[in-house]
Amino acid sequence: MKKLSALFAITFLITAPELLISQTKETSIMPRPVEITQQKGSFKITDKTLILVNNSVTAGKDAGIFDQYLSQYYGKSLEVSQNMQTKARAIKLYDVNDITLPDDAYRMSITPDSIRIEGKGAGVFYALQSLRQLLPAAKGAEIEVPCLQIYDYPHYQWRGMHLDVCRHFFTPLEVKKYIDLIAFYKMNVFHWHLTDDQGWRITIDKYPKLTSVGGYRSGTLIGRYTETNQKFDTIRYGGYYTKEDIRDIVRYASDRHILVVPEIEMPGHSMAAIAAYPEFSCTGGKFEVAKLWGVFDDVYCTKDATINFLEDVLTEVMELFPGKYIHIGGDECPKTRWKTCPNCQAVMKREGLKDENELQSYFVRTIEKFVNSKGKTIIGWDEILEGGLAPNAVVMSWRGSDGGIAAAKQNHKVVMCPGKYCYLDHYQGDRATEPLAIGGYTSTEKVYSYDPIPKDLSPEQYKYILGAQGNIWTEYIGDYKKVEYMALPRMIALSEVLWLPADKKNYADFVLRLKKHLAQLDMMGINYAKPK
Ligand code: TNX
Repeated sequence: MKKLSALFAITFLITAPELLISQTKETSIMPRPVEITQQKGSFKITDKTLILVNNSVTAGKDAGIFDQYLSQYYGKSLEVSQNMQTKARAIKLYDVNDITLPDDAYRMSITPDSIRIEGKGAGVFYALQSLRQLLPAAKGAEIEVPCLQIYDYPHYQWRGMHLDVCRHFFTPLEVKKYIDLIAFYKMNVFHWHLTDDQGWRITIDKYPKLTSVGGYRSGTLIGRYTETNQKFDTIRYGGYYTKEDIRDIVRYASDRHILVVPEIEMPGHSMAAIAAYPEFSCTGGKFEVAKLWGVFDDVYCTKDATINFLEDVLTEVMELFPGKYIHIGGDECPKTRWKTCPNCQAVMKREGLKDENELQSYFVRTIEKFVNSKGKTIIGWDEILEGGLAPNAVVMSWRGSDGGIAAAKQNHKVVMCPGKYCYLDHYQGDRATEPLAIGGYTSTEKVYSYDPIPKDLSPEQYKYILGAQGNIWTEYIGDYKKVEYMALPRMIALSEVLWLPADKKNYADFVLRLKKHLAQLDMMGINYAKPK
C-alpha cells in the first residue's frame, strides 16, 4: 500500500496538464479520474486470466458483474478465485478500509503482469467501471488494456439521476438498463418518480385501486401541451411495478452501489391517486387519471383521513426501500381547493395556521414526523420551504438554486438540480432538427459548466450541498430509446461535474474523450444524441 502511494506521488509530480490531456485522449474514462498516468506496455485479458478476490462478498459481487460484462461483449468468462497467492496473470481485487482514503476511493495499477485494484466502499466497483471503459469498443475483440496508474475518488456524495415513470411507463428491464448507465458513470443515486397525475406505478397492498385504477389513463395528449387545440389519443395507457419487481430493482441497484430513492408525490400531482380514492380529495370527485400534462387544482385534502392513508402507503413503501431517504414531492400544489374546503379550513383553525402555505407546511411536517419515527428522512422539492421548512427535510432545488441556497442557510441538506443545468428533458440542440421536447435549451457544454456550489454560500454553509442530479421528466419521452437519447451525452457531463473538483474540469478534454467513448456506447447498442 505504502509503496503504491510513493509510486503515485512520483508519477503525478511529472504529469504536466498538457500531458494529461494527450494521455486522456488515449484513455477515455468517464468521468475523468482525479489522477491518471499512462505508461508503456499493456495487459492482455485472455480466457486464462483470473479474477482474484480477497475474501470479500462485495468485491465478489463486483467481480461477478464485471465478468458477466466480459462474457456478454467479448465472449470471455473468467474464473473468479479467492487464492490471492496464485502466480497466474490476474485481476486482483482488494476491498480495503483505509481511513486515510476518501470515501469510495480506488487505486488501480495496470502492469503487463497484473491489474491490481484496491477500493474503499464502492471503490472496487468504480475501478471496474474504469476498466470496462478501457476495453476495446468492438464486440468479441481481443482485450488489451494500457498500463497505467489511477488514483480516483468522487467529489460529491450525491451523484444522481432521476426518472419519471408516470408520464410514460418503463418496464423493469428498461429501469435496469437505466441503472446500468448510472453505474457506468459512477453515479450513485437513482431517484424513481413513482406517482403523479398521469399514473400511479407502485403496488400498495392495502389500496389496490391505486394501481388497478390509478395505474392507467384512458388517453394521452398528442403533441405539445401549449397547443391551443389539444388533441388526445384514446389508447388506454399505463402499467405498474409489483412489489417483487421493486425488490428486484432495489437489489440490482444496490449490487451496483446505487441508492434508490422512491418518490411518492403529495399533496399535489395526485390526480391518479384521487381518481382511485376520491374520498382523499377536497370535493370527493369525480376524477380521472390525467391525460394532459401540467398542474391540476384537485390535490389531496389535508384532513386527517388523508394523512392516515398516506402514512399507510408510506409504511409499505418504506418496507420496500431500505435506503434512508423517502422523497415526498411537495412541488406545484395549487391551494385553490383548500381555500374553499371546509375540512382544510377546519385543520387550519385547529392548528392555528395563518394561510394555505402554512397548511402545506403543516401537511409536510406531519408526514415528516411519521417518516422520521421510522428512522428515515424526507426529501422534498424546493416548494417545501414555503410556509416553513420541516425540521429535518432535505431540499431538492429545481426552480434555480435559490431554494437550495435558502435551505443551506438554514442548515438543511440540499440536492441541486436547477432546471437550466440539470433538466435533461430540455432540448439539447436545434429545435428544428431535434425530436419533440418540453422546451428549454440545455446543451452538454451547459451541463458541463455547472458548479453545484452557489457563489453566495460560505464554506460552512456549502457543506450542506450533497451534490446534484439530472432529471428526466417524460411528458415527451414515450419510449426507452428516447430516454437514452435525452440522457446521453449530458449525464456523462454531469457525472464529471459531480466526480471532479471544479478546478479539474476541462471541457476541451471532455469532448476529446467523449468522441472515443461513444464508440463503446455504439457497441452496447445504447442510443445517444450525436455531439455537433
Ligand atoms: C416541473 S420539477 C415538474 C414536473 C414536470 C417538469 C417538466 C418538478 C418538481 N415538477 O412535474 O414534469 O417540470 O420539466
